[in-house]
Amino acid sequence: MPNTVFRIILHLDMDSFYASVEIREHPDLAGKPVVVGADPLGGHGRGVVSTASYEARKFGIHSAMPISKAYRLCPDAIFITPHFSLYERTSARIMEILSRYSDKLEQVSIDEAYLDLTPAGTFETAKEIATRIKRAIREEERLTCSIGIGHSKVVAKIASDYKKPDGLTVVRPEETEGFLFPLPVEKIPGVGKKTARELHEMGIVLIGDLAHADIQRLQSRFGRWALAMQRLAFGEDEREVEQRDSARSISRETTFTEDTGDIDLILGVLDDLMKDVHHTMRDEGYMARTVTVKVRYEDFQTRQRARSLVHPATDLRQLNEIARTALLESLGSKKVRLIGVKLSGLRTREKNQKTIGDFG
Ligand code: TTP
Ligand code: MG
Repeated sequence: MPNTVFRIILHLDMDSFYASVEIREHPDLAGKPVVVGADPLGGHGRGVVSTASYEARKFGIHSAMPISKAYRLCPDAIFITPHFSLYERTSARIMEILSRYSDKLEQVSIDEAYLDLTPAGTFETAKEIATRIKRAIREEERLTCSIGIGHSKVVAKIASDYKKPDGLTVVRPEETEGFLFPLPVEKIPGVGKKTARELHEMGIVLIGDLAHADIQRLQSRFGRWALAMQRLAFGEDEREVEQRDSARSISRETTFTEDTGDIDLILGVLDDLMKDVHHTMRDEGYMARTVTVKVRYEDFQTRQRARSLVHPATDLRQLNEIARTALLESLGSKKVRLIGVKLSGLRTREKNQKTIGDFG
């Protein structure tokens, strides 16, 4: 039944992303109104606001507003010109954190991504994964994000925006209509100012109004977009999470026939697993930047440790070295039931060589 695909989709969006990264780099800015964008030049600057911290938003400042207007609204705000490469590097590390939880990862902008958590099986488990992702981003990057979980992309996306900042909103399939219907139609991605105005003129204000509107009436106004829009109002959205190459990973794991504390045996199995994933990686023409080692202990507790190189590598010895370090850090007094390895942060070798050639 192709129309009843059951999915669990997570959408993550970083909170006031550029501003939060700047505050992390300059902790004395915490709690202050921070505006990242063009130089205001004492109120005469041209250009726009990229983003504003939540404190600055209280003054009415928002993305895409002329910087001169932002200056008028709050001349005492801290104005910062953007440091794009800093945001890009931070974004890449956040995507790497996400890639630890599912291979099906789609980055949609610098601070936003979808993750397909269908294999997690239940919304309860997906919620636990979301909590772990939030914790990892807080601990490793000192940043907050908002996450939404739903049975389709549109529900997950609307849910991530529902309780910003630092939100986590889970909408189970049976809760979808109850969640969506009271929200304004503008919350539907793709319903911009113009569409919203036209809907309002038709007396359609809430998503629930749109869901129950007469389809012919909608079609006469919006043509082909009408049906898609009405389906989105019900949370119906067939789009899949589209995995990109850089989000791919190669992994293998082994369960020991008996739980073991024998370090030589565990390291031997690790070496074999690494040889195996390395072989696949070479065959497919990739190099890898991140190695993740998973250990499940006798009590079924599972721990994952990821280590990244500065540049992607193809050399087995180099990748093995970081896998061994990660493994040794994970071993304690408990016996081990299973170990696994994963290579991620993959880059195609051809592309990489071309890049080096272009600049060399
Ligand atoms: P958003 O996720 O739209 O905004 P945000 O992360 O700053 O705030 P929120 O907590 O509401 O999610 O965009 C991500 C980054 O993209 C943002 O930090 C700066 C940049 N951006 C622009 O440069 N111009 C824009 O008009 C928008 C919307 C974003
Ligand atoms: Mg954001």
